[in-house]
Amino acid sequence: MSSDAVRQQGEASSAQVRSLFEVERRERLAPGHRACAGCGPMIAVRQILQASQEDPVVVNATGCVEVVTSVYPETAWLVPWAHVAFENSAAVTSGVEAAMKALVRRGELDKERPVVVFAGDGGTFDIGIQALSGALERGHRMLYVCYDNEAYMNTGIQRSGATPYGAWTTTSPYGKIWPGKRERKKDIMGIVAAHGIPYAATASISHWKDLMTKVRKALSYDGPTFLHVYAPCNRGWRFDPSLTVEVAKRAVETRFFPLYEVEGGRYRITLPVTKPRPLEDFLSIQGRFRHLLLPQYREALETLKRMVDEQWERINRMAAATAGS
Ligand SMILES: Cc1ncc(C[n+]2csc(CCOP(=O)(O)OP(=O)(O)O)c2C)c(N)n1
Repeated sequence: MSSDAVRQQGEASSAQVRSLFEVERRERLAPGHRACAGCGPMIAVRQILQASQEDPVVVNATGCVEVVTSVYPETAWLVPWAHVAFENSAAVTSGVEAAMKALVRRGELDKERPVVVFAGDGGTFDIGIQALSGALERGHRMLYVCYDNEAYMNTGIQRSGATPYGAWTTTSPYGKIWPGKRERKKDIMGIVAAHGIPYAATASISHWKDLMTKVRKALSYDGPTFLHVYAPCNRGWRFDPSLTVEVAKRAVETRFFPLYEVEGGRYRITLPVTKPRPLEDFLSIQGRFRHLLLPQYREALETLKRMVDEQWERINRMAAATAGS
């Protein structure tokens, strides 16, 4: 799919968010929901909803965000919202989008509204990936947001395909034999980008201008787009609730979570980290990684550092290879 062919409105520059004055003041998520204090995913949801210039229709997979916002008979959503199962969020979204198209055709709706999916890493990397792949392949217009707190948090901190190597979870404990999780994090961006969709990007709640700009860009495309948003969970990662944004910031500053986008097949790093902080600065403020700083886990720490370097180099290589293409 050619990016120029599907872009509906505006150029990248008009998507750029420079100050808070430019973003939508109206809250689309009411206060009083039941998320933990300092919940990263809820910060992500609020920022994304405010970045949208129109009221979106929200489709929400099972997970923390769904559970804390919709305790019957109350709801925190000030926009149309549908709760769907893990495995079918992208399929339901396809139906919503197709239904809106039909209503516009019949003259029963003036124009299509943006459709935004919120799903956790478990709902995206693992259980919902099949429906996601189908929707991306069919080209439905939607912004799929994966808020990544790097485990199945709602059911009690079990590892997911997004949990990083070496991290403690209840199903990847560390001990004499294991250093925490033994497998690497799945490259969801690579998988999604391989579908040839117009726009995919990573973002972090700590870099809100970058995140909001990416939301606007994504919503400007008449096709499927994807945002992979880093959203720390203080309960699961074991840090003080006041540190959520700091933890997310350190993930970016250590190159643990690089900020980049894939637009029309071109990779671009949106926050070049020329002088990375030591990875230890990110690991040491969370309980889930603290064991890696003990002498007996030195090898695992080196492995994790190597993975972080490899990932950074790979994205840089992709950016160099696709520049000007
Ligand atoms: C098919 C299916 N398997 C398992 C569950 C149980 N379940 C409910 S929420 C959840 C964890 C969700 O993890 P994630 O998508 O990462 O979101 P988070 O809880 O971290 O917000 C699980 C396993 C389910 N509802 N449906």
